Amino acid sequence: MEQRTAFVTMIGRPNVGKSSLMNRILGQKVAIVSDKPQTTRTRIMGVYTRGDDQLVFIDTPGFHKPRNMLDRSMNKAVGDGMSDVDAAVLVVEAAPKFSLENGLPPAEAELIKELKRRKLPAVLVINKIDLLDKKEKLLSLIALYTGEFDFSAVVPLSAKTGDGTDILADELKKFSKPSPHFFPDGEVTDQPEKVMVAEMIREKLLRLLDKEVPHGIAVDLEKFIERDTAEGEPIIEVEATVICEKESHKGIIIGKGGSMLKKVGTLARRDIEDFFGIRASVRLWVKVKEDWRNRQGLIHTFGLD
Ligand SMILES: Nc1nc2c(ncn2[C@@H]2O[C@H](COP(=O)(O)OP(=O)(O)OP(=O)(O)O)[C@@H](O)[C@H]2O)c(=O)[nH]1
Ligand SMILES: [Mg+2]
Repeated sequence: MEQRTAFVTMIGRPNVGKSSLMNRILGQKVAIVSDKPQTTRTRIMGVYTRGDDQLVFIDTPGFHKPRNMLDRSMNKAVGDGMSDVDAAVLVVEAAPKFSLENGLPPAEAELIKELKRRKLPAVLVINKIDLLDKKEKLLSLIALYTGEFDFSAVVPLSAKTGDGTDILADELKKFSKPSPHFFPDGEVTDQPEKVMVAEMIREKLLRLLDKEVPHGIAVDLEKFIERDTAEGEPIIEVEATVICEKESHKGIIIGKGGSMLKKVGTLARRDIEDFFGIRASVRLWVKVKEDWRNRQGLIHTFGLD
């Protein structure tokens, strides 16, 4: 049979589960996930290949009201992710914490406007159905969204349990066109290993820290090498600087007697070892760079533009 490929972008407000869903379909974690909004900061490609079908997912940052230069660059990544794709997946939550009585909230309204402007076909995903207590709520949610846009399909699912995700993959295959695959079998992302490692470290910081601290963090990977130990065993050595915005944040990140940084390092090391399948060591430092999220040069240095 002929090879077929579809490019599909995942869009939605922050924290609805776009990255979780992409990881679940790929069967491998390529994008970091946390319970804090604005986890994803750039476009991340995830590749799913099954036989002659290849789906290329583009995970985007959650679309939100920008407060600084980094936010604007994240929102731009959403628009860029919608260019030159075959379809979009608009992800919303089954049980949103806000009221839908006054129609679509601004983030979703803006994204649907963009779908219309680009004449981009889209599938509506209602994620986190595992949290839904009453089925009726789902019906009014579907009525609201389908009243605003002619979705190719509506798929309620749970990225957490995997319930319904096969149905989504089948729906998305309908957008594929005859074309040689863009990525070789077995390749799951376009992210360089260095970026994946920095992201694994940032994920731990996002998960362990609270309030505004994790949002002002960037991870600058300074060393990433594989070498043999004296016993001839391969080991990955990682050294990274955690960048934060304030002196007070620095103290929180380091923790009492260095305890927080140690925890971050240990958890990140385990992920790195799982991913690469060999032993790893992780050393972390913390540095303050005031207001870096408004400094184009630094945003560029951290690869976030
Ligand atoms: N209960 C439940 N939680 C989920 C599900 N999918 C995702 N989550 C949780 O929702 C939170 C956000 O998940 P992410 O995948 O990081 O969400 P995102 O849309 O990529 O977020 P941003 O990158 O910030 O835009 C995490 O705590 C996930 O574990 C689901 O199906 N059910
Ligand atoms: Mg994400």
